[in-house]
Amino acid sequence: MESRRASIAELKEGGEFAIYGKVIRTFDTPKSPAFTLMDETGHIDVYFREPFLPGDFAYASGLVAREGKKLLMKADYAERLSGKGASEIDMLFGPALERISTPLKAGLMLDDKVMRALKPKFSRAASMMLRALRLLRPITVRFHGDTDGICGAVCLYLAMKKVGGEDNIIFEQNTSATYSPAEALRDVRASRAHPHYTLPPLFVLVDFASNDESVDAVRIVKTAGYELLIIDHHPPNCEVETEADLIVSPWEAGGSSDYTAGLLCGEVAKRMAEVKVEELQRTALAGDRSQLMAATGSHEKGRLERDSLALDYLASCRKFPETIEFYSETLGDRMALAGHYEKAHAKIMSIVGKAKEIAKERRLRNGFTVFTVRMDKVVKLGEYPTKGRATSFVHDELCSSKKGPCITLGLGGNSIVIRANGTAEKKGFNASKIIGGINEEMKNALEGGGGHARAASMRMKGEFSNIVLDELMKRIGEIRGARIKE
Ligand SMILES: [Mn+2]
Repeated sequence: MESRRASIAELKEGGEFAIYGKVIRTFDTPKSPAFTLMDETGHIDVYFREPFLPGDFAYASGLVAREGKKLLMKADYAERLSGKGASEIDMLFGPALERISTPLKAGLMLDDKVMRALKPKFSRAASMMLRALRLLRPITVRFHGDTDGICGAVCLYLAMKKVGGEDNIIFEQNTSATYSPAEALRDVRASRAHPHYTLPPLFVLVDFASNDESVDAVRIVKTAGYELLIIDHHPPNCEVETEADLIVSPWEAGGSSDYTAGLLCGEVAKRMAEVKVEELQRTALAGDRSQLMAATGSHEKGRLERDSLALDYLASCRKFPETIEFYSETLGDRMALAGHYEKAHAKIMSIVGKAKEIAKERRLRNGFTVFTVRMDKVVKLGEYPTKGRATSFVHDELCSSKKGPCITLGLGGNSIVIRANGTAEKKGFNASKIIGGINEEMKNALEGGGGHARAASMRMKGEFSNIVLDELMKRIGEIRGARIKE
């Protein structure tokens, strides 16, 4: 029987066909090697006795059969194409891939100058992810395990689910705000641990990894030949910027940390598929205490804050699964969220009560109020909330009655968590910059540190704990022009 030339979309069970396309992955079956061939209309698995490589252009002919829901081709002939034959296919394939990876047009949840400037980046990120999905490349999304990071990851998850792709999509929670080399190596291995040999995987890092401490891990991902997309609102390190294929960051558009990762991911998700993500974006803003909460016009600030707290509780309690399915389901379940909120709230109230009793208040000459609290005395290691989160709640309570610039320092054995109110930032306080300054001046004193202007933390080497605290107090006291008119 003569094989009829057909596009992949035209293939029918029982017919003999000849098809042309690009090999997007190869794999082994018990009977024979196989590859997935894609043309401008679709893709199909082709069983053939000789192996092909992802990226090859190929011709195959043979019988089309059905296996379960899928069609496949049992090829009696297949050939790798080069030269003119390959470029002819590429001329159809390239534009077709562009077409099916074209981002959707979407409005902005928050329409301001920064977000408008970021629009092209949202679209580029969306098309980068769509392209990976269409080519059945593995995708690893590693997200910061806090409310903002989780909301961002769920936005992307909903969009990917809607677009549909392959099963080799991995979501992984990152407990800290830093990407460690060990985790990067594990991710690289895990993304390859499936039966298909594919085109290079795509890594998406959400709400972390743009800081100095993540440079090595980011380099590992790039050295492995993977494509790297970072969606983050932490001030970006310039080496991370050059390593990544694309960074979606408010800092490049004149914005600040207030444009949280969840907000940014929502915009990317909307450009991949028609998904409802506004609620997730708002919850993310609430989770990171963004100043933009007010600008979103939400009348449900209280509820969003409760939801974000519930999520925070889920993320930091080891007894809950850290899976994207679990988060996505729970976020859609009002009753469950309310229950988790109650538990989280009770724990926080008890900690805030204890912390208030031991907090020390200092009023500096420049008008700043600084509270120091030995958080390690009130927070139990491994229990909710973490020292960092607990300090946020204690700060809210202590500074709520203060009109002027107010800072809370949550002290641990050899760590300091810094929280500042909006007035402090307006008067020139920037925690992330001060930590950078301390690190520069007192080389070897810090083990790590960083964050945002109003929320950051640092870890000291044991013997330097007191010196660093003194230096921090000194630098807060030196902020000029801070005296406020009351
Ligand atoms: Mn965040």
